[in-house]
Formats: sequence, C-alpha cells, structure tokens
Amino acid sequence: MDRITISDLEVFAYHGLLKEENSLGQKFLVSADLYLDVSEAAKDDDISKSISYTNICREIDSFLKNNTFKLIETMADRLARHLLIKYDKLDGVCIRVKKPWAPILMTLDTVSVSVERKWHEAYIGLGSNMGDKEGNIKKAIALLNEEEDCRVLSVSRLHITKPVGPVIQDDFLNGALYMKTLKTPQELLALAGTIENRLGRVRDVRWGPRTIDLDILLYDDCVMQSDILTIPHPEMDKRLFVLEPMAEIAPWVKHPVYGRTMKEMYESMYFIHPGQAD
Ligand code: A4P
Ligand code: MG
Repeated sequence: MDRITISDLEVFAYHGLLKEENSLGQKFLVSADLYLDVSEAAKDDDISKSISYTNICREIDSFLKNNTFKLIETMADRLARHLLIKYDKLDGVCIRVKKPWAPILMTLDTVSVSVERKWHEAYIGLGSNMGDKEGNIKKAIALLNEEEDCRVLSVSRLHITKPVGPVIQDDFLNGALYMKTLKTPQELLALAGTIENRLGRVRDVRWGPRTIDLDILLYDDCVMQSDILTIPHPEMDKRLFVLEPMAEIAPWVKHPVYGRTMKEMYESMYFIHPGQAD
C-alpha cells in the first residue's frame, strides 16, 4: 500500500503523568506513516486527490496542543484515531511519539510508543420480531452510524423470515449491513449491546423474541473465540436469514474458516433448506 511518511515533527505540548509536565510543557517528536492510495493523485499530479502533509503536520500540532494526556500511549492512540476520522482518504496510520525529555533523572536518547490503527471491515446481522420491526432496525442502523468511529456503508434489503429454533414466536425481519469501524471486535460487541438495550431489548428467553438483535457476522478475516465473542458468528453458515442478505451485499466475500463465498454458502443452504426463506 502507498504511504506518506512524516518523521520527527517537533511539537511542544503538555502531556505527562507529572503536573509539572502539564504546566511547563516539553518537546515531543511525532512520526506518522499515512496509508492511502496515491495513484490517482500521482496520475493527475493533483494534491486534492491526496492528503497535504502540511495540513497533517498542522493537525498533529494543534491536536496535541489542544488536548492533554498522561501517557504517550494515549497520545499516539488518540492522535491516530483523530486523523483517521478527520481524513476520509486515510485507510490506516502508524503513529510514533517520542519523548526526548522524559523526566526520569537519567540520560536517555528518547522513549517512544508506536501504534498502528486502521479502518476495519465488519458485517452485522440485523433481526427484529417485536414492535415496529422495520423502525427498530432503522434506528439501530442510525445509532451505529452516529458513532464517529463507525461508518455504515451498505445495508441489504430486509426480509420477512420464519423463526428458526425452538421458540414459538412471531416472524422476524432480517437483514445485514456492511460497515467500517475503528472499534475492536470487543468494542463493537459492547456497542451492539448498548444499542440493543437502548431499543428496549429484554434478554429473558435465549433465542426468544427481541426488538433488535445485532450479531457480528464477520470482522476483517478475524477468527476468534472467547467467553463473550465468537467471530465469524458460529451459526451464520446454517441460517438463510443471514446468508441471503450477505449474498446480496457481499457475494464474493469469503468465510475465513470455510473459505467459501457468501453467495456459494447461500446457494447451497437454499438448496438444503428452501423453507427457511419465507
Ligand atoms: N456472542 C458471541 N459471539 C457473538 C457475535 N459474533 N455477535 C454472545 C454477537 N453476539 C455474540 O447473544 C448471546 C451472547 O452471544 C451475547 O451475550 C454475546 O456475548 P444475545 O444476542 O444476547 O442472545 P441471542 O440472540 O438470543 O443468542 P444468539 O446465540 O445470538 O442467537 P441468534 O443466533 O441471534 O438467534 N429466526 C429468524 N428467522 N431470524 C432471526 O433473526 N434469531 C434467533 C436468535 C433465533 N431465530 C431466528 C432469529
Ligand atoms: Mg444475538
């Protein structure tokens, strides 16, 4: 991937654990690798199709002067997120913050922290079978999109589906969406839970009726399992109400465990269980 690199930009700012550091200030050296596609800018020799490194340097300086953090870890993380959110063309950044005047009463060259942050791709399953089902799904999408570090980029059609599983309940409305996010999988799960609660989700019966259900189906090529989170969603390959909208918005995306595209998985599932579809 193409990259613009800024090395050791000097910024005088007020970060540190000691209150003297917050009042007297000190010098920091900031380096940034900015990952973006510069081919169009290069082809047309046109700065408007790239990102001006002058603007980025000014942005780094003003962000670090206008905020105060205790840790250089936090400085690097918040600065990386700030740049990714502010500059649409950026796909990822690596920020390195060096502190040459670290007050440790010993001599050192610099101490530094580097962080890499990028936009991740996630697919979310949407389901509702209580109240205003379509309204609930639309509100959930709007709440996801309201987060500054989430961008909903496409939403499938919504399908009326028969309930799958042991609980007798009303028909569902199901769909799926594609988004970019700076959140980790765990942060995305927490956000999904917060949105479910805001929309009145009550967890009394497992697999039971719900105003809204937001399941993380895929997150980049991530394969993970913990007590609270399994990615890819463990049931997605068995469910037409997931595979049909996924085949619509992401037909060529491959399941990272089975290696099959969403379209292939949908078509073979439809062949086995066509009845789930209506
Ligand atoms: N969890 C683990 N991995 C994930 C993940 N990738 N995404 C954990 C989201 N959550 C994940 O989920 C239970 C726990 O799963 C969470 O605490 C989370 O830490 P939940 O949403 O609280 O409860 P649930 O939805 O009842 O359970 P689950 O297992 O998510 O059920 P499903 O798979 O959502 O099934 N029929 C039709 N036609 N349409 C439907 O949408 N949905 C269900 C529920 C049953 N039948 C349905 C539909
Ligand atoms: Mg769920």
